[in-house]
Amino acid sequence: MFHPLAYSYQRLVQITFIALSLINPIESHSKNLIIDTDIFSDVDDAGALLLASTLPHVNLLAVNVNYPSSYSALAASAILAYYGHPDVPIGLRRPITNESFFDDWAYELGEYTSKVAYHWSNGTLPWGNASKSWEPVELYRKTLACQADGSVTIASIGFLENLSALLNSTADKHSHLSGPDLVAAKVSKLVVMGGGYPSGYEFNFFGDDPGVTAHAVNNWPGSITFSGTELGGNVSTGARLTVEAPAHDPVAAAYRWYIGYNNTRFSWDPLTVLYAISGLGEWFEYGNTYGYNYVHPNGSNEWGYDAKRKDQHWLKLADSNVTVARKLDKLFLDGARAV
Ligand SMILES: *[C@@H]1O[C@H](CO)[C@@H](O)[C@H](O)[C@H]1NC(C)=O
Ligand SMILES: *[C@@H]1O[C@H](CO)[C@@H](O)[C@H](O)[C@H]1NC(C)=O
Ligand SMILES: *[C@@H]1O[C@H](CO)[C@@H](O)[C@H](O)[C@H]1NC(C)=O
Ligand SMILES: *[C@@H]1O[C@H](CO)[C@@H](O)[C@H](O)[C@H]1NC(C)=O
Ligand SMILES: *[C@@H]1O[C@H](CO)[C@@H](O)[C@H](O)[C@H]1NC(C)=O
Ligand SMILES: *[C@@H]1O[C@H](CO)[C@@H](O)[C@H](O)[C@H]1NC(C)=O
Ligand SMILES: *[C@@H]1O[C@H](CO)[C@@H](O)[C@H](O)[C@H]1NC(C)=O
Ligand SMILES: *[C@@H]1O[C@H](CO)[C@@H](O)[C@H](O)[C@H]1NC(C)=O
Ligand SMILES: CC(=O)N[C@H]1CO[C@H](CO)[C@@H](O)[C@@H]1O
Repeated sequence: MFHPLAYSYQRLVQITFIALSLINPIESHSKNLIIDTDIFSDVDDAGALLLASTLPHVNLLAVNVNYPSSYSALAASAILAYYGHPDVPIGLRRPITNESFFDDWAYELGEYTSKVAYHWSNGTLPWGNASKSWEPVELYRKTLACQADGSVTIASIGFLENLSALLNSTADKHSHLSGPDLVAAKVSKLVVMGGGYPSGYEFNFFGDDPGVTAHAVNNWPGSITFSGTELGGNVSTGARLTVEAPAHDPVAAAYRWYIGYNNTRFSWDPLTVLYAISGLGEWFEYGNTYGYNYVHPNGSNEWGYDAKRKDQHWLKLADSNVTVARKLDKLFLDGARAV
């Protein structure tokens, strides 16, 4: 039977299907992202999680926490759940402690992870349940094994223990590949907040186990982009978030507990995650055309100007730090207001 109306309905379904299949590739252009964070002693990790949870075109696959405090994992879980990602799996470095942050350096900064964890508890890891977090290496292996080849970006915004342990891992039930082979197959880019460029001595590299940092960076089997201390350390943000965000926003509360009302913090981690998501363009450009980063056993780093190496870069701002700060503050607020 041919009925014109039925036909046009069928055409509509077909056209809609075609249109949707044209939209879907955009969906699949979403960035597959894993974040490895030391959310604990600085609040910019919370700002980075806000961006990863609220920017468009992000497929947040997993968050690994490389500082072993239970409050770190619980806070990460609470933040993700608040922004609508209650199911993102969270890994936590072992052995788990109940350490809480105390600023015995400047006696100025406040603790926030336990407070966010308790008051916003509503994610995969409810309050008191940090031991249910994944082991970081298993979470990496499980997550990477499920993804298409060359499709995953890892943003490292803290210590590199778990990444080093991933490189040391061997075949398991998730993949028959060794750690380096699994990384080479699945990871398109590692983005690392750490070091100084072209050379430096920075906390994420020396602050925990510099030998492990050297192992992870010097042996990584693939492309790396570095975000140095001089990049985010020149961009102060967060004040508008503390003043203008919705009252119940956990990251605004974290910034208020950490730096106080209407104050700013450096933007190392948010800028690094922003680059991991959106790449070069209006925000960033490369600071070099060739060479590679070398981390010494003491955690200091130095660029090796080898013209044959084209797979490593460090970042520079593509605009003035004032403009970048203004735009980043707007992204924080847009994200907080979208919930
Ligand atoms: C917990 O998270 C879920 C899913 O994101 C949300 O629907 C619910 O409103 C949240 N509950 C509380 C008390 O925040
Ligand atoms: C940390 O606190 C939880 C309760 O919140 C407790 O179950 C756990 O045993 C504590 N862990 C350590 C290492 O003290
Ligand atoms: C873990 O969370 C459950 C609720 O999901 C709670 O009943 C239990 O007491 C928590 N565990 C601890 C050690 O607090
Ligand atoms: C991985 O192995 C290297 C030696 O090959 C070692 O230096 C490093 O400490 C190991 N990483 C971890 C996290 O144990
Ligand atoms: C921009 O950089 C200058 C010079 O380092 C610094 O004094 C200023 O605070 C920075 N501005 C912002 C918004 O970060
Ligand atoms: C926040 O601080 C800025 C100066 O840094 C000031 O101009 C502004 O009025 C302050 N806002 C509030 C609400 O206190
Ligand atoms: C770390 O070691 C390198 C290589 O030996 C050396 O050049 C550098 O000065 C050391 N850095 C620090 C901060 O000790
Ligand atoms: C900080 O930003 C200012 C203004 O854009 C710039 O002049 C300065 O070189 C930057 N400092 C560093 C260390 O990048
Ligand atoms: C599961 C796992 O291997 N995690 C590792 C993460 O890194 C820490 C620090 O090196 C190791 O102790 C853990 O074993």
